[in-house]
Amino acid sequence: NPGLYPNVAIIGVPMDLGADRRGVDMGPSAIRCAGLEKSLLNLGYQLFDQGDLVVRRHAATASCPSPQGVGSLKYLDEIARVNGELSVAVDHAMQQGMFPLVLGGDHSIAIGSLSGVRQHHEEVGVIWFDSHGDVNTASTSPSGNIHGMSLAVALGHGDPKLTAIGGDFPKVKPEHVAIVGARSLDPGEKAYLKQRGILVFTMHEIDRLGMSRVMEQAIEQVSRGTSGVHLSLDLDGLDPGYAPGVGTPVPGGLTARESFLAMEMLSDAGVLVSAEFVEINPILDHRNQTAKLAVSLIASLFGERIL
Ligand code: HAR
Ligand code: MN
Ligand code: MN
Ligand code: MN
Repeated sequence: NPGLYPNVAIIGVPMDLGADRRGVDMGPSAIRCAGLEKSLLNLGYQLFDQGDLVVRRHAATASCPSPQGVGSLKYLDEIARVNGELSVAVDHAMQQGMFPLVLGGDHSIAIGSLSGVRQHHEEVGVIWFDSHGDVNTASTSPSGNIHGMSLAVALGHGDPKLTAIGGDFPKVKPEHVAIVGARSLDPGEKAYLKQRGILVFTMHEIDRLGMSRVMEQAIEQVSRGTSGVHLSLDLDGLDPGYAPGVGTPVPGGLTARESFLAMEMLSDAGVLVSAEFVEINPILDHRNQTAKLAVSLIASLFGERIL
C-alpha cells in the first residue's frame, strides 16, 4: 500500500572516492541484486530505475587496495562533479513527482542528494542514521575522507566546490537535523555538534529511552518547520553483527529490530520525501546479507508490515 508517492526513481551512485577503502562502489549493484525491484513492485510502487551515475577513476584510483589519496579533501574534484550530477538527478526526479531513492556509494553522496531535495523544499528535515556524525571539515578531519564531511557540507561548512552545489547557501539548518545511532565522533565533530545544538541520539540515548521514543523525538524535531524529510541511512549505523558489509564498521550498534522500528515509524509519520542508503561494501560482506538487510529496511520504509 504505497504512501504519498506511487512512483519511485532509483538513482545509483557507485562512488567510493569519499572513503579509504575500495568496494562501496559496488553498493548499487549489491542492493539491486538483493531484490530491490521485486520488493518495491510487490508493495505496489512504480519504479523508474535511472541506472548509475558515472564515477570517473584515473588509473591510480582504480587500483585495489586504493592508494591513499592525498590532502585534506581527497578526490575533491570528482566528488564535487558527481554530486553536482546527483543533485540534478534528484531534482529532476522530484520535478516529475517521484520519490528519489538514492543507492550509494559512500556517504559523500549525501551532498548531492540534499542539494537536490533542497531545490524543492525550502526547509528540509534530515534524519542522519549513522554510527558517525559526518560533520568534519578539512581542518578537523583525521582522514581527509569526504564521506566524513557530508553533513557539515549540507549545513554550509566545507570547501566551496561542495557547499556551492545546487546553489551557494546551506541546504539544511542545524535545528532540522537529528542524528540517530552515533557512537564514533571525532573531537572536532563533538565541538561542532555541541556548538550548533544539533540533536544527536547516541547509543546512550537509544539504550536509555528506547528506539520508539528516540524516533518520536527525532521525527518531531525534523518535521517542525520543514516541508519534507530526507532519510540518509548509513548502514554502519547498524551493529556489524547485522551489517558486516560496510566500509567502516563500529561495534556497539543498532539491532535489526531497532532499525526496522525506526523505518516503520518514519514511514508512518508520512513526512518523508527522499531517502538514500549508503556505505554497503560487498567485498567485506557475507553472501550479500548487508544489501539484503538494506532491501528489507527499504521495504519497511515503503510501507511493508508484518500484518
Ligand atoms: N570520522 C571519521 C573521518 O572523518 C570516519 C568517518 C566516516 N565513515 C563513514 N561515515 N562511514 O559515516 O574520517
Ligand atoms: Mn523544481
Ligand atoms: Mn556516514
Ligand atoms: Mn558511518
